[in-house]
Order: sequence, then structure tokens, then C-alpha cells
Amino acid sequence: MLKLYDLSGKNDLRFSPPCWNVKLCLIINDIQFKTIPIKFSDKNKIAFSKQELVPILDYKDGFVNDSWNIINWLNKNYSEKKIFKNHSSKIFSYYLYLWTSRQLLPILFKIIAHEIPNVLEANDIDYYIKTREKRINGPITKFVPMISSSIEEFRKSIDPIRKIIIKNGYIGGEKPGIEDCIFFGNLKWVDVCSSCNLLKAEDPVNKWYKDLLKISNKQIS
Ligand SMILES: N[C@@H](CCC(=O)N[C@@H](CS)C(=O)NCC(=O)O)C(=O)O
Repeated sequence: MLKLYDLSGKNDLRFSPPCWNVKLCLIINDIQFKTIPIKFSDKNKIAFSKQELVPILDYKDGFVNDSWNIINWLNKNYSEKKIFKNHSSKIFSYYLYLWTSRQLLPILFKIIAHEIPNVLEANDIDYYIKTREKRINGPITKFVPMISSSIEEFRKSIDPIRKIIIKNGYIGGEKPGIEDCIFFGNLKWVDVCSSCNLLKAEDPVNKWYKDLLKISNKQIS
């Protein structure tokens, strides 16, 4: 069975956006897998991959890391599932992967950076604070004064996605597709790490998220 190395926090909380994107893809495509929980400071457990980030998918004869590479590997090795419906869907999915990881995640990070230690324990708290404070060149509370404006910025930047969801039901069309998976993990991250109201209750993206949340809860071992 496929094994997915998945970031885990306090009480085994799974909170990593790209890990959730891959898990939802496996679930909606009915591909059996089990997860291997990895703490931030468990680097020795993933040393075999010669890099330090999850998700990593371990298959019988090897492994693949990075959510986009994993999705492509699944598309190739489970070709009957048609994870990318066609070439255009692959190009749009790649756009979503780049846009979410390079543009959306940094906005979301500003909203929740200071709350993430609450979902971590022991050495991971120190690890997170040290590595992130080095990255942002300041304290993890640096962005707190900008939370409301960052939430506004996020709500505005997802307007094209909102329009697609209103028109079709899902980003991938009438049913959840890989495009939905790539967007989902980002909202799940904020949902489990933060107390903020990222989306207005009446936002159609909220209903979309709740639908996918139910699906994502289907199978996690
Ligand atoms: N582009 C990568 C991003 C992977 C990534 O940044 N993973 C984070 C968790 S969300 C991680 O493993 N962090 C470990 C660390 O910071 O030490 C992907 O899509 O898989």
C-alpha cells in the first residue's frame, strides 16, 4: 500500500496544506494509502528522501516528494483514474499549485503564523519559531497588526475561484477534481491552526470547503 509521510502536530493533528492536497486527491480517486506521521523535528525519519519537506509518497519501488510531483506520479501510475482530465486540466492545476504555494500561502501565513505554535508540541514549537523567525526576519507576531487587511486581501484574491465555484459547484467542474484538491489544503491549514474567520459564513467558498471537508474525513489512517 502507498505510504504518505504527513506532517503531524500536537495530538496528531495533520495541518500541512500540500499533505492535505495529496490526501484529498488519493481519497477522491479511491486510492488506498496510509499515512506516516512526521513531526517537524523528525528529520531523521525522512532522511532517506535526501530533503527535509513533506509530503513524501513512498511506493513499493521508491519515493516521490513535493505535492505536484506526487500528483503527477499518481496520474501516471493510476492512469485509469484520469487525475488530470485532459492536458488543459493539467496546465490549470499547475497554475493553481504555483498560485496557491507562491501567492496564497504567504498571505495565509501572515494571518496564522502566531497561532501555529498552539498546534505543536515539545521541540517542534522551538523549531517552528526559530526557522520561521529567521525566514521572516522578525517575530512570528510580526503580522498580527495586519490580520484584518490580510483576511481582506485573501478574500479578494480568491474571487476568480469563487466565481468558478458559483458557476460549476467545484473548481474542477460538477464534481470535485484535482483542481479542488490543490485549493483545499490551504483552507484546511487555516481551519485547523487558527481561530480566525477566514471566510464569511455566507461565502459560497465556505459551503464548497464544508463539502470537501466531509469527503476528506472519509478515510485517514
Ligand atoms: N512545494 C512543496 C512544499 C512542501 C513544504 O513546504 N512542506 C512543509 C509542510 S507544509 C514542510 O515539510 N516543512 C518542514 C519544515 O519546515 O521543516 C509541496 O508542494 O510539497
